[in-house]
Amino acid sequence: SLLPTGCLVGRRLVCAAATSSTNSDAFRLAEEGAPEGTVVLADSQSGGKGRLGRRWESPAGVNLYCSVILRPPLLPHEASQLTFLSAVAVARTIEAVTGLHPGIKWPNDLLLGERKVAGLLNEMSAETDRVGFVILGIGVNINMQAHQFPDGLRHPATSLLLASGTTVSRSVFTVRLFQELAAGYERFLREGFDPVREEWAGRSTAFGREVAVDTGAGILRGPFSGIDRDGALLLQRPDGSLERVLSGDVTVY
Ligand code: BT5
Repeated sequence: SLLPTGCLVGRRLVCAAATSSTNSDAFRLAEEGAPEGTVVLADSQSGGKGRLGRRWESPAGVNLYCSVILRPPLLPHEASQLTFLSAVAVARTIEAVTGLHPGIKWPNDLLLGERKVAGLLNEMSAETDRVGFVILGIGVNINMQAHQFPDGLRHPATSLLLASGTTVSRSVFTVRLFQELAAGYERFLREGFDPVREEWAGRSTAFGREVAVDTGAGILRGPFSGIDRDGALLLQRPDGSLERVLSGDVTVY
């Protein structure tokens, strides 16, 4: 294996040529007791999932689709901290492998310029007052070609190949990502959320800027002032108070 010994993430690896969704597979394995660090990796997905029932395009032979099982000692409402951790790990990996500088768009998109290159979908099983397990679902467009993107995506998209002009080795990318995830998770267990939040803010496209957030129930405007321990976006209101936004689409203006 290319993976250094002792790397928590990927110490058990379940690989499939094709599956419906690596997140669904990992969820099932976790329910059956699979240990922390187990990863499901697939070459293609027929039912790749985005948030809110949306679809993740998952053609064969070009991209990365994986789901990591973690069993963090967290309260259910703190589990979204791990989404920020995985966003930082993916951003670091893109930088290390390609030299490109991705931005993170709250809560879970990685962008190159204005185009989405990776998406994250975390799912959780909660026991009464503790997290049972978390599935970190990660999709990265690595060598996807322009004609493989369907029309009518919600946002413009790209791949590492399209953005850099060079084919990127999927195995090199994947090994680096597992190492970044493992190192990030170990640090998170030792030091908590603050270092993750700080690095996330530094890599965010909108942090500290004037934004409009479409919450579905209306549009809120103001400076993007932080993220709290539940992963909510903190928006400063004209009276100086902070408004917590748990979900929505952010536009910088
Ligand atoms: C996401 O959802 O960005 C989360 C994507 C997570 C995918 C991974 S792959 C491994 C694991 N197993 C799964 O089943 N899922 C995870 P969301 O923010 O809802 O974005 C979805 C929207 O992005 C779609 O409605 C499309 O408009 C667009 N989209 C779909 N496929 C895309 C792609 N490959 N690249 C860029 N944009 C895409």
